[in-house]
Order: sequence, then C-alpha cells, then structure tokens
Amino acid sequence: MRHLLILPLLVSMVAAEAPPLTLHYDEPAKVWERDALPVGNGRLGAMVFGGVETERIQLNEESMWAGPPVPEIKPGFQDAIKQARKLWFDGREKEAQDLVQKHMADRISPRSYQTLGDLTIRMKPDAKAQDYHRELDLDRAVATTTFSLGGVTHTREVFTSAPDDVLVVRWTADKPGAITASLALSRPADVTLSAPDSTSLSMHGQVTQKGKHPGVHYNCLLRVVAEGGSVKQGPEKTLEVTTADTLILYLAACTDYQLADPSEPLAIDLATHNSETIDKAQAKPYDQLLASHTAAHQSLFRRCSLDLGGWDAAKRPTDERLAAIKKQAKSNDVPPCTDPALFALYFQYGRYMLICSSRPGNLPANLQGIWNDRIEAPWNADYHTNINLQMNYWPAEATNLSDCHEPLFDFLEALVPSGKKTARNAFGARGFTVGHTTDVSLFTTVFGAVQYGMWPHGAGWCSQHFMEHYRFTGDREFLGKRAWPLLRETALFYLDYLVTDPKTGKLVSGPDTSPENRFRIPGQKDVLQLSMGPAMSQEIIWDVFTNTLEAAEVLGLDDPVIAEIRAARANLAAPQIGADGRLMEWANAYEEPEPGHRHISHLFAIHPGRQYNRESAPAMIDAARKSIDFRLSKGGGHTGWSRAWIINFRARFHQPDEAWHNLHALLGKSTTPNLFNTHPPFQIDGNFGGTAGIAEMLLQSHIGNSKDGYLLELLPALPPEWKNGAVTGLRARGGFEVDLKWKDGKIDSFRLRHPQNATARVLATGGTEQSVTADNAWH
Ligand code: FUC
Repeated sequence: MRHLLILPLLVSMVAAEAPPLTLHYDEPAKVWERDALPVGNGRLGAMVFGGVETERIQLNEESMWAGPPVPEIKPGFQDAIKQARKLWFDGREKEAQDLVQKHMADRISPRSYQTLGDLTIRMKPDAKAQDYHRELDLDRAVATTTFSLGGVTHTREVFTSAPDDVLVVRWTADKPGAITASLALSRPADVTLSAPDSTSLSMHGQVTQKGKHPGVHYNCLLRVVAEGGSVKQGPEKTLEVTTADTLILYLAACTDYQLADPSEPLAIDLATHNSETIDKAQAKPYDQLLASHTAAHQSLFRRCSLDLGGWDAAKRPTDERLAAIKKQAKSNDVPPCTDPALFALYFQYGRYMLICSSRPGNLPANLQGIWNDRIEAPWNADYHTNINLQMNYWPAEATNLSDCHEPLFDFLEALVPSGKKTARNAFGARGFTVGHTTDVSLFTTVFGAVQYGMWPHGAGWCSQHFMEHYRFTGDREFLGKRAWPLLRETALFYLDYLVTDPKTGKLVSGPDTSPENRFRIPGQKDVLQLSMGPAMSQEIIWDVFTNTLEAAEVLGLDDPVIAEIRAARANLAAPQIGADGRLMEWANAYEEPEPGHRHISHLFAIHPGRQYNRESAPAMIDAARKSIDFRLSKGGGHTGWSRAWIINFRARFHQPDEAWHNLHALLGKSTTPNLFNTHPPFQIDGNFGGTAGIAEMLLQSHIGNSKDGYLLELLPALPPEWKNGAVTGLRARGGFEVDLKWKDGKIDSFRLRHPQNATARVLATGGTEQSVTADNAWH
C-alpha cells in the first residue's frame, strides 16, 4: 500500500531504442578506486576489475562492521551546556567553548565498515589477450568483460541479483573446453577459509577491528557449476577448473546483524542460509536468473530517462571521454559542452548507484555506497549526518527512485531509541537527536572535538526527508504512520533545546557549530567554533517546525505540541544579511579564517531547505548568491560533495551558466575514470549530489506547500550548451511525474502524470505561469 501513488506511474519511459548507457574501457582496471566497476543489489556489492590472467572481484556486504564501544555522554555534560550558554551570553565565548570541550564525550570510533574480501579467478593463458573490452551496462546492471585468447573469445558477465540475493559470474567461451582456471576467496582479516565440498569454497568468521571490538559474524559461500571439464579442490582452499565449456559461479554472503537491535545477533545459521540461497538461484536456468535480475533493476532504473544528444560519443571509451573533460577543466573559462552524452551518463550512473546501494530492506548507502575494499575505510565509510548521508538521498525522489529512499527512513527510525537517550542525557530534552555521525551500532552522541562533534542536528536534517517523501509521493499513510511520529520527536527535541537569547528575546540553538567551520570574534585572537544561533542550526529548526506543522495540518491532527511548535517558530531567530550583503553564517559578524570552507551550511535554507525562495524572500536569495560567489572566490567547492552542493544552489538561483560550470568541474576535477566521485578519496555523495543537481537544473518544485500546491518550474537552469534534449519521468512535489522536451534551449512540450489527474501551476522558463491538468498529454 505504501506506494499506491507510484505504482500506476511505473511506465517504462525509455524509448524503444534506448541510448547506450554503458561505461566501457579498453583495458582491465588497475586501481580499485579509480578503475573498477561497481555492481550491487542494495546489500551485496562487488567491484569488478575485468582482469584476464587475474580477475579480482572485490566483495562487499553492507553490515560488515566490528562491535562496541560507542561514545558515551560524560557526567556533567548537561550542566556544562547550561553554563556555557550563560558564559556565551556574558561575552565569555572562549570560556564557554573550553567548558563544553572539556565535557565532550570521548572520540571512540574503533570501527569501520569493512570489505567482505575478494573472489579471485586466476588463469595462465598461453597467448596474449586480444580485442579486450570491459563494460558496465547501467540499464541491465551487468558488468561484462570480453577478450580473445588464441582465437577463443571469452566472456564474463557479473551481476548481483536483488530478487535472488546472489552475486553471479558466468564465464563462457566460444570453443568447448577453453576454460581452465583456479578460484579462491580471501579476506585480509578475521577469516577462516574452507572448502565445504568439491565445488564450493567458504569464508567465515567474526568481524573485529584489529583483533578487538568483536562485531558481526559473517559467512560467504561460493559454489561453482561447470559445463564440461571438471572442478576439484586444489591446494590451499582453491577450486581448480579444468577444460570447462562454461562456468557459473554463485556467491552468497550474510551476517547476523539486525538493525532492529544491533546488540542482539540474528539467530540464524549463516552457512545454511547461504547454501539455501544458492540452491534456489541454481535451480533457475541462468537466462531466467539474469532476466529476473534485469527486470527488477529496470523496474526502478527505467522510470527516468535523459537525452542530451551527442550519443555518438558513447562509442569512445569512458576514460578517454572523461580525460577530454579534465583537459577542458584546466581552463577557467566556462567550458563548452563537447560531450553532452557523458553528462547524461553521469546522471544515470548516480541513479544506478543508488539502486545498487540502497534497495528497500537494506541499510542506507554509506559514504561509499556499499563499495569498500579496506578494513579501515576513509572516515570509516560510516553515516555522516552533517551533509553526506542526506546528500546521498537528494536524487531519490526527484529522479523517481522513491523506493530507494526507504533504507534511510528505516535507519532513522532505528536511531530513535538511542537518540531519545542522547536528548535526555546530554540535553535534558524530550524528543530525539543525532550527532554529526553514526554507524550500524546506532550511537547518537555528540562527541570528540567540538569543531566537528558539537552538532546535534543529524536527526533534524534527516527528518526533512520524511516530509519530502510525502511531498513527492502524496503517500498519506507514510505521512501519518512514519513521518509524523518522527517529525514530532525531532520537534520535541528542539522545543527543549532552544534557549532565549537575553539580548534579542529570540530563541536560539546552541552552543553548536556551523558544521566544521571556525570564526574569530573581531578584536580577539582565538579562533572559535561554538556559538549560539549559527544560521544553519536556526534554519534546520525552522525546517523541522515547518514540516511538523505542515504534516499535522495535512493529517488534521489535534496535538498539544502543535501550539508549542507554532509559538516557538514565531519566535525563532532567523539568519541575517551582513554589511557586505552576504547571508551570515553566524548570528554576529565574525572574521572567517577559512573563507573558502567546503561546507556551505548557512545556505541550507535555500537548498535542501525551502525556507527562502525567489518568490518569498528575494533579498535572502540575493544574499545567498553573494555568499556562494564569495566562497568560490576563496577556493570553495574543492571537495566533490561541496562542488555538487554548489550545482544545486546555482540551479535554485536560476544560474544556468554557473550550474553548468560547476557540473563540468565536478567531472573535470573530482571524478575518476570509473566515474566515482572523489572527495578525494572516493566518496559517493558527490555522485548523488551531481545527479540531483542535474535534476534540479531541469525541474524544480520547491515553491509552495502541501495545502496550496507547488509551482513546477520547467528548465529553470538549463545550460545554454544543452540546446536540444528530453527527459522523462522526473518527479515533482505534489505527486507529479513530468516529461519534458526542449529545442534551441526552450521548452518545446511537456506532459504531466498524476494518479488523480491533479492540476499544477507550471512555469516554463521564459514563459508565463499556467494551470495544467496532469492528463499525460503533451502540452
Ligand atoms: C564531513 C565533511 C568531510 C567529509 C566527511 C566524511 O565531515 O566535512 O569533508 O566529507 O564528512
């Protein structure tokens, strides 16, 4: 029932002759992060190298984490916060910060998301490989490697099936008996290898971090089915395949992690579970296994298509095309768009990666989606909630992957019990709060150095996604059963966390940070991070209150908390415009030691927030634009995700050239040949933010509300370079699905679909506003 509104819209909108959506290369991958190609079913992932002599298929399972401890609130923290507020209001800012720092929970992050290991296929060919080609087909979600050896063509297909929950490798050769190879599983730590029978290998163990912090138990099973030839156990837990015609490998993996209670391992026999999973997959003919995988993938992937023309370029290897963009990016001029199809591919790659790393029932996409080849990943490949986790989900609704948003909702709901404890113990507050980062153990504490750690707005920001899901889908059941309870808890926290600024009488947040940024009070030498009422905190709180009130109104609820929220919102301090015309990051005019900082937190109210828009607050939009100009002039936008955020801002400012320039820079400066976004290193938020940014350039619907409806803005920031094109299946708030065609940079025609044939306000850039009924007819 949850997707009542989406299901009727599941029309495959890709033209009969779909353009080739593949990443392809003329040589095997060398470096994991740069070259290998990702496949995934939301839970199981793999990076395919496409090697000839040695094929490495690096494996992931989403819950491979070591265990406790987690950061714990120190005694006296709650009092320190209260005292720090007084000190701050008395002008003793440095003392306030030092006091909080002294009482912060210790940084205990002993864990990282870990690799599951590698599946390695080794062969000793007599000849050198010819006609080498490897590709990732985004539309079928299959990675294929082909090469010929001594006149025999070999083809290896790799996919991870969601319906059958297995990774499958099929290796065929066009002459019988041509496949002779050795297969192995391996893992860098905590592993016992075994060969349960003559055609299987297994690895299992308990995940630790360097021998400490025992976490999940895991099991991974590989079964080999050969047509022709033979398979037998080799030395050192390998399987030796000799002169087979075709080989199919089935790999299943699981752990005993459960989101509902991470401290309580799932009571299942992991080895039996994997064996049964493979039995079922193996019982299906290969073609059927592949067909059901492809169908499941396409039911999501094909909901949205983008055609920017220039598809001929798709014949060239992807790394070569990217290299051309990188060369252009060295110039500071706004570069011409010489390869529009690469940007369409990039858009779809973000959608592909969201489907592969975030299917319903799974954990959310982490900092690297589900792909990680290390025991200690950068930033632990965890769930940072001070932008990264949210950015992962920016494309979910707009690009018609609402279902892929669900893991975020499940995760947030799972955080509530822990977040209530933190609200109570750390702040003496009702409701629910989450600090700047968390992981599968679901801790919510603010911890570590105040610069990154004293930021209790993870839940506040994430709760926005619940309301946005309703806005895009119109799913009232979701709104009532899931969004409202979560928003209410989040709002309760803020009602108690806010304090009155004695100078202004307004309600302010704090002491907390503007994520990871620092300031200096004029005339003082210390560089500080904590303050009362930084702009982002105020904006997130406005957003939470507004969303909660809107949800209550739609649901017609009568709850005493509604009046409390309304009163608090009316008295909430709002961000200000500084003397230089910029939107101020802090409540007062401070010096900025790092004016090109990567976070652009104070513009939350413009995107992803909706507090200010060009109709309701043109002066704030102007000020925000100046803030971005300034940030960029000081070297901002240097990390992948930061650049991606800027694209989204530029789109909201209706600045097509600037949006284009930053999109170009995202590929030109922060993208590797496998089209992974790099912070550096690899961080998937930049991919997702880039995909969302392209959607935002083509369609916006943030002006309006659930009661009065939303304004659908068509092509609000279309780069002049993308003269002709078409997009199908974008989604807009109000529950609309939108197709657009444009010619010579102007809208040519559009059509809207809506399950109740609702009417929308539509504004095509350069035209006048009209009222259009969603009847799936071209206008
Ligand atoms: C935030 C950012 C960093 C990085 C990390 C994972 O804290 O400030 O740049 O993206 O998350």
